[in-house]
Amino acid sequence: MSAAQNNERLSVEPLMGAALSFGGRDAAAPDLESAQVAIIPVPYDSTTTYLPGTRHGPIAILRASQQLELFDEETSQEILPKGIGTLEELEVDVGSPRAMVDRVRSLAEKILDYGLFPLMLGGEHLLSLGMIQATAERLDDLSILQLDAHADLRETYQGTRFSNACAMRLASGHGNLISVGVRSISAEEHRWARDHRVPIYYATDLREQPNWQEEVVARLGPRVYITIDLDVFDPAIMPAVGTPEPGGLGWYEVLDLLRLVSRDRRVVGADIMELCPHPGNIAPDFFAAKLALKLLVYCFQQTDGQL
Ligand SMILES: [Mn+2]
Repeated sequence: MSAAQNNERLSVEPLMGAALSFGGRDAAAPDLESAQVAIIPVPYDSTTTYLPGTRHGPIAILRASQQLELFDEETSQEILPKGIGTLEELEVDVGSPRAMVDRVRSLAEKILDYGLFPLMLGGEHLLSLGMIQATAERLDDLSILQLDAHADLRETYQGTRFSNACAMRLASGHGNLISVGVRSISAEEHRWARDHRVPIYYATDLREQPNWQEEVVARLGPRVYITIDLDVFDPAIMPAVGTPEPGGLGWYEVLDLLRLVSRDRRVVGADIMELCPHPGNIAPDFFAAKLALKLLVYCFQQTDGQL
């Protein structure tokens, strides 16, 4: 298939109307024009280095999201039904991880050109690169806020640059990267981050810093893309990830960060990645779905009071 034909298949309209829409029927936008948010489910895990299965993440999040209340008690906001457009799962390109990143970028460009807020659900973390590329092409001076247990700053991994382990190294070429919650990093990555002045807020340091969220937000420029690898959370509360790391952040401290970023900066896109569902334990699916909902509530409460 030629590149042109490939792109043809990525027109956004036919992708609207997923069998499972985020938040259920009451939250779904009737069409793309009336939507404010595009949920992009991408069921892909190819370069995951340990436990595969994040390809099942997006559908598990959508399923769980159908059970969520569409009223947010924290902000006293009703989530209006018009807001959320859920796209069908993005078709996987089995050619190469790089081709899949290009496919995500191409779709994200269309979403942004429609004036929609893109929220990708993954799927492996490498895909965030496509979203960040599309966003950076349209907006100067983009800040990238990475929440992750792993630095993902390797130059190459297992013979390729297009790997989860290198995703944020590649992304850093498109904006100012700030990493939060890291507790797994190689000596080479550590050196590279220092030499290139990439601020990393290690999980172990955050324990002793009561208002770390304010410091992180102060480092961000006016426009922020947020990429969340779910392994940033303590695996005690989020065990369903491919490469869990002990320690990590808590639910409320991450919400504090997201609330503050959305209040003081313009969040221009986001992703929630690496859910690797555990059959028989649905709590992580609900965790990820609720995180997506809270992120949307925070991002949109400033504009008109409702989604
Ligand atoms: Mn990670």
